[in-house]
Amino acid sequence: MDIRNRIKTLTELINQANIDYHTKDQPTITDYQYDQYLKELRELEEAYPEYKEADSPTEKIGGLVLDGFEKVTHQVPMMSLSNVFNEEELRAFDDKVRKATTNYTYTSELKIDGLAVSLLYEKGLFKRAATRGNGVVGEDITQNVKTIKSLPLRLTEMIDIEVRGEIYMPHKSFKLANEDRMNAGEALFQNPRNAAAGTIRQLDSTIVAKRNLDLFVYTIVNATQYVNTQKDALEYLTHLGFKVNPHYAHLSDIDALIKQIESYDALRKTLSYDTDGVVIKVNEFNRYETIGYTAKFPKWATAYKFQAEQVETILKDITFQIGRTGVVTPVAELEPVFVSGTTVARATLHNEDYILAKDIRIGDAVVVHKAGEIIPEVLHVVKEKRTNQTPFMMINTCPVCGHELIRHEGEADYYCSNPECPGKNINSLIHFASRVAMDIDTLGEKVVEMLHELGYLNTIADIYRLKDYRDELVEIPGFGEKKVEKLLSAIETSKTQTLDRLLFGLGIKHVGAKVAKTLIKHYPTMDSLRQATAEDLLHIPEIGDMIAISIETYFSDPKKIELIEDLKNLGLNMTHEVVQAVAHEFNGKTIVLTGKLNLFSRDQATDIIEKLGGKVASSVSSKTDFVVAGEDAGSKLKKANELGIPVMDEQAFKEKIDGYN
Ligand code: 1X8
Repeated sequence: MDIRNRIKTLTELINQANIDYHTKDQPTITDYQYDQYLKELRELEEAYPEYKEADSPTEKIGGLVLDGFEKVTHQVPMMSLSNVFNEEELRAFDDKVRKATTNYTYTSELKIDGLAVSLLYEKGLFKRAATRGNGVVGEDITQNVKTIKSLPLRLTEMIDIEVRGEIYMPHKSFKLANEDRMNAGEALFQNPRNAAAGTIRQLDSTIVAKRNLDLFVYTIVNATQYVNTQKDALEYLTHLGFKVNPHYAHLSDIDALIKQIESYDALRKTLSYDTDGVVIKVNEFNRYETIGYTAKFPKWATAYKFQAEQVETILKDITFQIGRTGVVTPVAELEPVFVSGTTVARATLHNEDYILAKDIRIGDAVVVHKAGEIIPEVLHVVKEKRTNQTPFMMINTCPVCGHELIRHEGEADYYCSNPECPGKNINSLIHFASRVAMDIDTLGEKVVEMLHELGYLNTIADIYRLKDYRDELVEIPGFGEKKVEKLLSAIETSKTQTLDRLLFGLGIKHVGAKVAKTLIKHYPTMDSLRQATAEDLLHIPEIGDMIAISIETYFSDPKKIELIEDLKNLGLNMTHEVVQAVAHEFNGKTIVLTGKLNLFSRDQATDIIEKLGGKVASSVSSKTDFVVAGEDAGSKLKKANELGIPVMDEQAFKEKIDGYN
């Protein structure tokens, strides 16, 4: 009996703590205490499942994996709302209400940008949650909704009741969810509403529990059984233990309502979740039947939709970005402006038809906004300010590889016809940044993919232009100030990378790391190599026909020359710093590295030796001058000893190069 009581006590303690923390935002116990209670309860429930309470908070952890969602028929359909977009339309809405009835007031509530849910309670206990679906038939999402921390599993009254509200993903959870997805290499959620909708359709409730969805409740089904006005309904819902959005108001008339809406527009920008408008309801339920309904909406309520912020700026240029599928998208390069909380410097122009329909021209004053508060878009041109008489012309060759662009019948997009187009193929970018080439750590495969997908990286040169988009990069889910700072600084540092690494990084066919090193000894500047003919190159003993022709071909491609020029102008090192052979004993010597090195990587040791004028060979012969033998050196060490070649251990090697590396 003691155990049963303890389980009951713990259940109540934890449920209360959940309400205090998640619903009232006023924690009453420490996280540690909470975890201790929860742990104790889980252990007791496991040992004595027969004593588990119907409203046990351990249900919130998830755990059930479903095959699919059952259909649920709503006893009272879930209606949607009509929309109004400005004061005039709102006054027209009020006019109709006033024609139908008198002596009414309004409530205003924030419109939460999430997904609607209907919650069923029996005798005060949570029984079932369902999505809106088509309004009549929805889906049973009980297991997933149970994981929402602010959802009361037991109400303060033992009543049967159905209530409705909005499930949403707070900004913080949204950021974390996208960080997870980025790390897992999954496509990112576009916005918090999509994220909430995607999450609630998860079959594994453990994943849902981790996503930290939340819930505001705003409607009682068959409300007149409990209260007579919407204001009282919200207060009653609060009393029952639901999380009710606190920003509601009771307003005497339309003028007061309009003032209230203006204040919401400022408020919403400070909130930690997305809202897309204000829901306006006649407060008095006894007017509802007289005012009536259309087939889809109640006529006693409407949604005032917030205007997305619109800002004028200058379209400096139209550039083209190529996606992984080869689609070439025109992009507006804008004079940076502040819109809906961030600085915007570029916006998609979608395709040729979009630009021509709006007659968008370079140099135009344009009005931009953020679609869904997220994606920058050019809305229209301010024609009165136009100076440019030349309409936009779509390009007909690929901006990356120069191949022809193709537009298929009935489609709006242009595709690059080159299957090998480096714009589609981001491997060249990944290779360039990789450890063996330019060694830009923090610009790994995942980050390259992401920046390419978002249109920031098409060519290698774009890597060095990322710094112009600093403010935008910071906004990308999973990036943030610190990461962007590190990334940009690593990119800056890489500008001084050695010429052979740059050459190798360019991905010239047959020019590997070793060939690149050979080349720069004979052609110590990019320009001199560029001028070299295949015939010239063949004078280098290590260079054969295939390599020589490949290099000549590379440098005859105007696109490649443009890239090299870009890189030069962006400040990359194009010269091989010939280290004055500092009379080091490795100068001119052939050295073999063998065994396991602990103080240096093979690459590091090789770099140092080469810097000092030495050469690293892979096998020991009579031409070998020194052998550096690390741990567990085998046959090469043996051979060196047989040939009488001087051998040094790693420590001795280190001492010889001290001060030079
Ligand atoms: C939708 C929403 C309503 C409320 C808040 N957010 C929403 N997304 C509210 O009434 N506070 S009402 C509603 C609907 O009836 N379709």
